[in-house]
Amino acid sequence: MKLKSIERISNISKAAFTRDFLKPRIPVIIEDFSANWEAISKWSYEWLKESYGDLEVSLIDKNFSRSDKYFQAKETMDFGNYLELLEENKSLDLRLFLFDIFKEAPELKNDIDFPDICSGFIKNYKFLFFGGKGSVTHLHYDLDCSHVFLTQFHTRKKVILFSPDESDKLYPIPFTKMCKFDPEHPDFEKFPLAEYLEGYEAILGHGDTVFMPSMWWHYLRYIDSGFSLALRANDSAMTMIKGGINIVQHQLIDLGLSKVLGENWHKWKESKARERAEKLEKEYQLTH
Ligand SMILES: O=C(O)CCC(=O)C(=O)O
Ligand SMILES: [Fe+2]
Repeated sequence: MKLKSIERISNISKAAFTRDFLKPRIPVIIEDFSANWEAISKWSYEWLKESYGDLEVSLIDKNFSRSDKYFQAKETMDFGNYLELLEENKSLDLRLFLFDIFKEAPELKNDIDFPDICSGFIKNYKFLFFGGKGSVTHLHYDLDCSHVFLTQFHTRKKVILFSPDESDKLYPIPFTKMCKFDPEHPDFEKFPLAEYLEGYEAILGHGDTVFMPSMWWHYLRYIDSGFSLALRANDSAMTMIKGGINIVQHQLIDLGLSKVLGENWHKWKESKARERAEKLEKEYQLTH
């Protein structure tokens, strides 16, 4: 497995961004994406606690993708109490995932903005992601297929990315956009094709924004407790349609059958993934 450092840029024109990164689908860290945002200095833990500490939030842990806890929250808590736990910056496997704070607090939209390089995009969901030190967002790609601009606040986060062309080597689980391969602790005996993976890695710091192109696999580890904002945008009607189909498939098929069939559904998906992989492993031995 080879991981290249994600390039860092700033002060890029829309034309250059489109030519060098958006069109060829190459990830990049845009250091000044958030340069004009009030959020960057204003959204401290202290300020968020004072302003929105009473909101109730649903938290998840690493069992989120386990078959018996599939997509279920671990617990609910006041946002303010959760922020206090994060402030301690001790190991903590509790994440606040896809948090749409803007529903409760639309005024927060005034503190952020898509810069000019995104003009002409169809801009949509904005989500916050919080996590305790050491927590991990496992390798997945986003159902809705939008491009993601993920901006990091205050602390550090490790990011590892793989292009959709690498999907076969990641042993994707059918009917999901997830896989079990862990790029920070690679088990090449279990996932031999992963030896041939080529991806990207970086550490994001305060104010860094990583551009994750549509359908790119992403893995994130919270080096410190912290949070990020994901701005999502789409530049093609086709990928939007694909995203819509994925969301319906996830709701109806994957979540639906998980409820009805439970453990058997998850076993079936894993056996399908293994079957596919064995075929590919044979092919690979022929060509490498
Ligand atoms: O930062 C995270 O924990 C997850 C981010 C993510 O998966 C996304 O923005 O799509
Ligand atoms: Fe994601």
